[in-house]
Order: sequence, then C-alpha cells, then structure tokens
Amino acid sequence: MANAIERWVEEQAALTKPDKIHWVQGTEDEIRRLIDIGIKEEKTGGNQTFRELNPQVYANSYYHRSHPTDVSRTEHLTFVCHPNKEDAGPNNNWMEPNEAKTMVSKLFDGCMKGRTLYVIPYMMGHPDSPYAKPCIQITDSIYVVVSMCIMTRVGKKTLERIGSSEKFVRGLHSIGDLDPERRYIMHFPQEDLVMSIGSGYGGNALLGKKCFSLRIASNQGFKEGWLAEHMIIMGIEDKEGRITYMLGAFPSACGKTNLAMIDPVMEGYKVTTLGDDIAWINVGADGRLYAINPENGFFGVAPGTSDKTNYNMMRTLRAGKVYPTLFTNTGLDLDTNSPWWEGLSKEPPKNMLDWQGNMYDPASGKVAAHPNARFTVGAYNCPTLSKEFDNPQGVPISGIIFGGRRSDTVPLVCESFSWEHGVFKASSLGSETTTAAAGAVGVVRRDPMAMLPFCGYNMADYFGHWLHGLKLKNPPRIFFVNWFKKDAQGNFAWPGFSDNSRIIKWMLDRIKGSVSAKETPVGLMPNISDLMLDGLDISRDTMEKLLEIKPEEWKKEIAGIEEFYGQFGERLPKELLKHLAELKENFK
Ligand code: GTP
Ligand code: SPV
Ligand code: MN
Repeated sequence: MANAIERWVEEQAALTKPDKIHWVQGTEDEIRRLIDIGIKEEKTGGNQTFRELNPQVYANSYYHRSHPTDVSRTEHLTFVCHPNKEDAGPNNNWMEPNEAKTMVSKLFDGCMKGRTLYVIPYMMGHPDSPYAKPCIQITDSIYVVVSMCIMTRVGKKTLERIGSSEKFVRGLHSIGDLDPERRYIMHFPQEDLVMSIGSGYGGNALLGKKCFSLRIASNQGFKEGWLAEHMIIMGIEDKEGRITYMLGAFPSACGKTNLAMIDPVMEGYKVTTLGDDIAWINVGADGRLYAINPENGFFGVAPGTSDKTNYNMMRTLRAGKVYPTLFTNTGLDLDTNSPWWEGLSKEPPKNMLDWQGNMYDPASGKVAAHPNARFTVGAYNCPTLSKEFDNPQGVPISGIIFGGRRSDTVPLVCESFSWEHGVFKASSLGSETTTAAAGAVGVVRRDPMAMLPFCGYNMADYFGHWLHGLKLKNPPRIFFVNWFKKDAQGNFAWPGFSDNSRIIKWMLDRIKGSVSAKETPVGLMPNISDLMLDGLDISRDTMEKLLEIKPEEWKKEIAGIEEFYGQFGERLPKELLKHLAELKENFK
C-alpha cells in the first residue's frame, strides 16, 4: 500500500506526465549533480540554467538568469481560494476552489512531458522543533530544487516525520511555458495545498517561502493561536552581554535583510541574526512571544549590497561553506567571471553582460542588474548567525519593529502607547511600492504589518487575531521606524544601514526603562538628546525634520487609512476604529 505522499505524487505525475520522477535527498553530492545538469543540459527561458562562477570571488557559487518577464512576484496572478470569498477578504484575489483547480489543472495537464518531476521533501523549521512543519514540493525546475535545498531543510527526516500521515503541506509547481498570461499562484488553505505554474522565480516558485510559510501558515496560525509573519528575528547584545531579541516587519525590499545582520556603530554592541524574512511566532508558557525562523537560508536583494552597506552579508556570500550560493539576474563581469550589481562598487566593470545577457553599456543609462536581482545563500554561512538559530523553542521577543518606505509623513522612530495602539498603527502602515513585485514602483499603499501580499485570509480577521487571538501576558513593546524620509533635494535624510543601530539602541533603552519619551499625536517619540548621535555628521535641523509630525501630512494619512479600513466593513475590529478616531481627534 502506498502512503499518502506516494499517492499524492502519483496523482500529480498522472496529471503532469513527466518522463522521470526523482526523489530529492538534499545531499551535497546530489546538489552538485543537479547543478551539473543545470550547467550542461537544462535551460530556463532560453538560457542555460546555471553557469559556474569564479570561486576566488564567491566560493561555491553559480549564476542564473530567469526569463525576462519572470523577475519578481506577480501579486495580480496570486489567488487565495477559500470556499467563501469573504474569508479571503478584499486583500486577496479570490476564485472558487473547484473552479480554480479545474482551471489550473488544464495548464498542468502534460506540462512535464519530456521533463523530470522532482519530489522535494522539506521541513519549514528545525526538525526538532514542535513548531516545524513537514512539506512536499513537486517541481520541474532544477533551479527551484537547488534553491529549496538552500532555503529549507530538505531530506529524509521529513519523510520519516510524515510517515503514513495525511498531514503535510502540498505544493505542486511547474514553470509551464513561462507565459505571463498562463501564470497562476493558487492557494487552497482548506487543504494546505499550493498550485503554482508559469513562473520559476522566488516567492512564486519556492513554495516553502511566501506561499506556505506566510499565506497557508497564517491560516494555520489563525486557527491554532499563533502568528506567521513577514519579519526578521535578531538578537542585540549590549555591553553587559545581555541579549534582547526583537522582530522587524518591513515590506519587500524595505530593509529587512540589512537590519537582520547590521553592524552596530556603538562600541560593545553586537547583532546576531536568526532570520531575515519570515518568523513563526508562538506564545510560550510564560505568556511571552517566542519566534522561530522556518527558513534555512537567505533570498536577498543584491542591488545596494556592498562591504559598506552590509559587510556581514558580503562575508556570508563569500563563505560558500554550506550549500552553493546562487546569483540571479545580476550583471556578469566577464573579466572576473563574477556577478556585479549596482552599489557593489562605484565603477561598473568594463566588460560585462547585463541581467538579460547583452553587453552592458554604461552610457545607456540602464542598469546592469535587475533591481530585484537576488542571491540565495545558506544561513550557516552567515558570520553573525545566532547560536540560538536551531533552538527548537525559538527566542523570547522583547520588541517588535514595524517599518516602511516613506519619503514624508512618517517620523524616523516612534513607539506605540500600548499593544492595542501598536496593532492599530501596524494595521494602518503605508509604504511605497518596490520592484520586489510586478507593477508600479514608488506608490504609497497600505501594507498592514508588511503582510498585504502575504496574509492568506481576510485582514479584518487577521487584525482581530493580533488583538484577541494570542494568549499574551507579556506583550513586547512596539516600535515604528522610517529609514527612508527624504530631504527637500529628494535625498535620504537619514544615513541608514549601520547607523540604524542608533535607533535600535533607543529601543533597548525603552525596553530597559532607562529613558523617557515624549508624547505626540502619533505615539511616543525620543528626545533628540537621548539618541546616540556621536560621530554622525547630521545637523540638529535635519534631526528635527526626521522627527517632525506635520498635521497637514497626517490628515492625508488619516484619509488613506479611512479608505483602506472602509473595505472591511463590519468585520473590522471596533478597537481599530476607536484608535483611528483618537488619532483624528489628536490633530484637531
Ligand atoms: P525582501 O527580501 O524583498 O523581503 O527585502 P528586505 O526587506 O529584506 O530588504 P533589503 O534589506 O534587501 O533592502 C532592500 C533595499 O533597500 C536594498 O537595496 C538596500 O540596500 C536598501 N536599504 C536597506 N536598508 C536601508 C537603509 O537603512 N537606508 C536606505 N536608504 N536603504 C536601505
Ligand atoms: C519578498 O518579496 O518579500 C521576498 C522575495 O522576500 S520573494 O521570495 O520573491 O517573495
Ligand atoms: Mn520578503
């Protein structure tokens, strides 16, 4: 008798009709053989899947170019198929589950003819963690297999853990014909199932990431009393050796990876990294929040990453100790056979291909790397990785930071008056859109908890879950930051990157209770004299502007929040409307 995994794989093979089936083990040898096939045989979107890069520059690294129409998540083609449309909410695209399955099944029919079907058994979370989840992804892309081996814990342990049980998350993926018109990312939360076709890129195709660890998992958390969040996890060690663990939620391409491995400017402080994108958060027996990172690697934005902005990530990329490192859609310096992206060095290499494989001409005004070009690298390569990374229980959380990309309105830093007020502020966050998703860039949209594209159910219920669904006795403090405020010339007014540690220091002082704060209409804010600004070339005037609250800007902000909340009707928790009314009142 075949078990549930084998039966499911057989059914998918009957649908997709591959030539071969390969069960992935995730061993070093196997990954090397797969990369070899990617170098010599398999093509993706017309390009050879992998090219070996110069190990002298980045050890154990490979280059990948995706199809030029397939370079970011496609939110308009992403659906969450609850039986009832209201349960998906205005924040999700919706299709009736049977209709959705029939529609995509036609696209999956025979899509793997002449290809190999890979079965990837993987864990999200450390296999010893009670919070970890076993999953099976099917794919026909070697790039996806290798990426999953880097980003998740692939191997036999998952099969053992599932055994004869029916309980595992199922992900069916095929690159299909890469036609953007036939590209769908379909979620079926009722069945813990994802079906994704037509894309080989990032969050569309590595189904353990946004599809499972956020969209499906947020549904599981809603039912079971925990949270699946788009958050980093970091530990900050102070001069006395005390470690404070914090979470940080920022929309895509708004600074999570950079903050997760920040090099503090303060003498004696150190940051340890636990996660750069996703946190699963449970309430411990002591009523505090405990977070684990379900992932095992980093899929980070390349442009802007350099020894100056994120030295620890550059060291991670050079390490190549555990698993290969992939570079996707960067430029390719032909003289050194190594990847290049905007911001890596001042002068671009002379003899370089751009991300589409054309000779790069600096006079063209175009970029060499796609703005959403990424690296994929194993977490164990990271020199700042926390020794608690594999702790099955996770780490206790003392503070949550929410941020966004805002040229104006939102101050550099602010603390909420209370947990409930913090949930209100997080639920009404706005951020300017980035190239991490297809569509317009730089437009302010509401992005509650940085989860708008990732919350797999009605966000009104999600806010209710934050307010009432957790049995919290010791809620962490909630902070809000904006590293991206601009000056009159349109430049970032705050230096950002490692100097963000100065703001983290203020938060630590607030958590310790060693510093007071000013009450403002939007929350608690620092006195400039309490910020550690030694050695920073920034004027008092600029600092005041960074912390300024302009009523005319906030009146516009409030109108935006009202419009956003309006979509949820009666389902929106009343507490949020109360806080919105108070905010309005504060500006009267
Ligand atoms: P996802 O992987 O899409 O979820 O992105 P992320 O939130 O991890 O963003 P990441 O840290 O990769 O940063 C995205 C871009 O913002 C990069 O180009 C960074 O160089 C830039 N960036 C990060 N932190 C700062 C900052 O403090 N100030 C400024 N000006 N730019 C920053
Ligand atoms: C994001 O967009 O937030 C990412 C990249 O982390 S992706 O894996 O494509 O979702
Ligand atoms: Mn992300």
